[in-house]
Amino acid sequence: MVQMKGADLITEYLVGNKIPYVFGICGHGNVGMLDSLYAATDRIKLVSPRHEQVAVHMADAYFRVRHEAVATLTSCGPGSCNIIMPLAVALSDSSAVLAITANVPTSQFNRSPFQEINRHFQADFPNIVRPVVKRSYQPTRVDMLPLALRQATSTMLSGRPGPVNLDVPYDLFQEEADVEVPPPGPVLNARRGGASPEDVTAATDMILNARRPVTFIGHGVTLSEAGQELTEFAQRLGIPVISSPNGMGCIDMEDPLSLGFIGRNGAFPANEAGRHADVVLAIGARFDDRSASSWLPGYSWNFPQTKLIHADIDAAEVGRNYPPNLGIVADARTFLRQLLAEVDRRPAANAERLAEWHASISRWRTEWDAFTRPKFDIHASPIRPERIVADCQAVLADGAILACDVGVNHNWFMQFWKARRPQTMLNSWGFSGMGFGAAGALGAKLAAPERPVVAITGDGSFTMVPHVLCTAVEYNIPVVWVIWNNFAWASIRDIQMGTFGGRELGTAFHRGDNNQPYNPDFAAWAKASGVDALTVGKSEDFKGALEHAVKANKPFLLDVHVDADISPPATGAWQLPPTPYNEPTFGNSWVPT
Ligand SMILES: Cc1ncc(C[n+]2csc(CCOP(=O)(O)OP(=O)(O)O)c2C)c(N)n1
Ligand SMILES: [Mg+2]
Repeated sequence: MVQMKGADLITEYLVGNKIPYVFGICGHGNVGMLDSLYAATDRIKLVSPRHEQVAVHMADAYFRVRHEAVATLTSCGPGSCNIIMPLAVALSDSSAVLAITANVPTSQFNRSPFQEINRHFQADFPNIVRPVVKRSYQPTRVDMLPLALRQATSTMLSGRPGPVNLDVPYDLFQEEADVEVPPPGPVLNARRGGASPEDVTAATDMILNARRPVTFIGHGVTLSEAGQELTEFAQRLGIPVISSPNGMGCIDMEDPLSLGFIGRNGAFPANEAGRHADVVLAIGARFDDRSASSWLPGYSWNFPQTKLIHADIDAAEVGRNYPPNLGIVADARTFLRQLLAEVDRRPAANAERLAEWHASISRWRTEWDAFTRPKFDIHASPIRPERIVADCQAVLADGAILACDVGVNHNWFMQFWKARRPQTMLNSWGFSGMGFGAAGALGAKLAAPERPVVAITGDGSFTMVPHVLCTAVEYNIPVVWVIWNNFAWASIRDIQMGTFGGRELGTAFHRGDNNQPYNPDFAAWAKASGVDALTVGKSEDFKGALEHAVKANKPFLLDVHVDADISPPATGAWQLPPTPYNEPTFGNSWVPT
């Protein structure tokens, strides 16, 4: 035991856990913590963006790239209230963030000091943050910090990872106690559970007896780092793979067995395979409305006619929307290894058993390519959306990281981007928080300094966090922002116009005096912040501009004018009841029986 200030104990614990960064913003509540970090600058670095939302998106993206968590630091009251949205993004997508928040001094609890939330309970930030974290901890004495730190980091990275909150009253940073720095907590995937032998046998039977099997993977496979096992499983048994956005790249999406994403904005072969399959093996995937055509039978999936094996590390996800024929609570990699070992024990599967299925899949793929590919070659001004995806794919090497934002721009990437490796395509999937891509890119770059990081962000999304420009300059973080500029919150404008007969209000950007389309000159805005920038209006210029921006190896913004009126093809459905859903705009060969 040593006599130590609470803030120093926290710093030593973070350093001991090999946490290299704290992303945070000052406030009177956390100056004690900042002072401790000041003394440790050679071992842990504070990066201080201009908005707390950005700090948490950065930490979230850092984790998604490296599978190692970092901490955020915010002050009491408003600063910490600014992290609710990005924590919800992290929670929805199972991303780990250690969110350290400051609170008022314990001796002032319940006296309504400056910035205390106390209408129902003293120093009540834990109740504000509660729905968006795995757990909130509020130690009230320095000697309670070691346990709280240990439990917080272990909770964050165990089982299904997620953000946790450590809420620290002001006095704890400064006061001393006789304490010991706890040993480092477990890293991600330190403890992996598997399926029971009976379930492995039953799953293998179902898979080997299937004639139209498909695997559906989600973020669970990425988090479990099971890409190699998934690829081996798919290739050995010839089973195609459908992926949710955060699972993309676990199998190289150039592999003929990779069918891409499913749902309204999915690829046609994925929806066709999903709705015609006789057995679906879902691993670490959720069947949320967007990857299940809002659960409308026959659009993406066809349960219960189709048999379902559903494996997830989180029991609450198994059978949430579709009761499985076989439900399994297990780590994705362990389960895939168990399946591979069981397949080894069985007689070799007859390769011909899936011949008809593979023929159907290649027919669907040919139809889809014939429909979509020609549009990828069209040059136009404003630029066709397909060209942006095609040129990004051509310019960015396999290890490059895409930090995607929210909106119709994201729909195009989900449908057509081919991730070649895991953890290279970051998506705010479950919560779709605007700003995740533009801000997350900074954290992604700190996680992988040697790889290009490109944010694909809408004009609307970028305008929510434009101060990321300052942070990139202040900390010399060379990311590229591609602003998909269509002068609108276009994804919502399209829903509004489609639902309400073409009436538009509040979904496009107009200049007040003449009602013409309006946006700031993003390139000028970037330059005023010290960031290099180009405006791209012609599709012929985009590829070269992107190459130049990536090579420049400094913060760079490309303002790219994209045609707002070309919508991605719908190959499934999406419904917001009571609004009726739209039929797919491209094909659906499933005939109800
Ligand atoms: C923080 C936040 N506010 C609002 C929304 C609702 N929303 C979803 S997409 C969208 C429009 C996105 O506009 P933009 O970034 O320009 O992308 P586009 O659809 O035009 O490609 C909005 C407002 C959201 N997801 N997140
Ligand atoms: Mg837009």
